[in-house]
Amino acid sequence: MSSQYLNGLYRELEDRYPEQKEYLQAVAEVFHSIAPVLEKHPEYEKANIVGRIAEPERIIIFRVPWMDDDGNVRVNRGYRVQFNSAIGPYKGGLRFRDNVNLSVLKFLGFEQVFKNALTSLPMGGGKGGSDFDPKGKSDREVMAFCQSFMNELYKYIGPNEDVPAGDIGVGKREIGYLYGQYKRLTGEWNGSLTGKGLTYGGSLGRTPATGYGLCYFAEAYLKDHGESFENKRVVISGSGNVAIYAAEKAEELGAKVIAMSDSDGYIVDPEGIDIGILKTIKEEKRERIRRYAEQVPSAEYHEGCEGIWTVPCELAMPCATQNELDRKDAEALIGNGCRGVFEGANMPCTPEAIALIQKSGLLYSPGKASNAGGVAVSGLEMTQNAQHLNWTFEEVDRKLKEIMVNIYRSARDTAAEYGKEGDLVAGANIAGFLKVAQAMLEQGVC
Ligand code: NDP
Ligand code: 2IT
Repeated sequence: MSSQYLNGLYRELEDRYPEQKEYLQAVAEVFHSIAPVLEKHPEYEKANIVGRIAEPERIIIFRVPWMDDDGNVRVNRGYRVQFNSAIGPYKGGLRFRDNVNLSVLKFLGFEQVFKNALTSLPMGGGKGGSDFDPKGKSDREVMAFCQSFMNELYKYIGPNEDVPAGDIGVGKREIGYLYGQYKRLTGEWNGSLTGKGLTYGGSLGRTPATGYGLCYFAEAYLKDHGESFENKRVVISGSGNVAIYAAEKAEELGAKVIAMSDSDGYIVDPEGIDIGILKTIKEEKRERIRRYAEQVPSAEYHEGCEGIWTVPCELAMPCATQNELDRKDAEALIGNGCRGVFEGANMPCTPEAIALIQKSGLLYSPGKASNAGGVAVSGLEMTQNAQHLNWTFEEVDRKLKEIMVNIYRSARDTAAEYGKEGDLVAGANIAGFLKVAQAMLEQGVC
């Protein structure tokens, strides 16, 4: 009965949103995982929890006009998908990238609902952004865009309502411009955005949180299987916020990060990538990753980022974007003796890649569990803002580690409880779903 219910719901979504491929992909994975939960809890089907959980509570779409440095008036599309507020205010990042559309933001918002539930903090799920790409734009252009974006968004956010943060293309600079405009429009200083600068309410430890959290999660998972980061070769895609701090922590834990990428190409440094040099190139100078190979004699640059998964390694961490690791990439990793794939990005592995990785007996962690450290520390930033207090880096980092280890254990134990031992996809989806579903049930039809 429950799988009939789920199949029927999925077909309805396919008919209604045929072009929203990423959204349907994310929904299909969760529906597949939760079938045994619905067998056990017929009350969820009776209250049509799944039909409701798959639809965003609200979507806001708006025009974002701004002027470029040549005096041309440009227009982009802005979005905020307020997906689910059953367990707390909407919470999730903003993505600025040319390929942003409703399908991408709905998949991200949907996953965020379950991810945020896994952190154990009271945060609902949301996501937003624009098809504007800050890459190659001047600081003034980025500021003009962010101010115009906030001129509309400020009406819909607030510390108890919806709290955006960063994602691809939105880092400390963008959050600063967005926050400045929010404050000017509302006249309020509050925690309506996270990922803020340390001088105006940001939390120590938020910048590295996703990358560090990913490694804390992987460390716990490896330990359970008698392994560690020690002396492992690690390949990490991307060289943005998540990738850089995943690399930093992996090296601190004794691994050698030998390859990283951006959307132009990838570098291989068999000596281990020097994170200090990489940070200067990518964070300070906003240059391309090929510069690393120009500066470091042991490194090579390869044009095109797809080949990165052919670099032999023991551990792989996709930290760039959705569907960046497909079946042939998984085959290459497995063929080269890779032992674990830990997702830092959201939905970076295609369903075919995940099936093969799991079937081949590699360790595999889904992004909604292993990249939850960023939003978890955003949650801690919200708490500090509400208390008008600042915690030390050590305190935040300790809490982050505790949360990541707990997410790992919860995914592992929930999978076992539902007869899916070792399947962290099932475990994470079920654990996240149970919390949100129960909250929705108790709140009635709303
Ligand atoms: P950044 O913008 O800081 O970095 C993104 C990196 O990925 C860059 O190196 C970028 O290359 C590369 N990249 C982006 N899009 C593509 C693409 N279409 N093809 C190839 N490479 C691409 O973003 P983040 O590090 O913040 O985010 C990375 C991933 O992690 C995303 O999936 C995001 O949703 C997820 N995530 C982020 C969190 C956070 O706290 N920031 C929290 C949890 C998940 P280039 O420099 O060429 O643009
Ligand atoms: O995908 C994510 O979890 C994020 N981009 C972080 C969201 C947040 O609110 O910190």
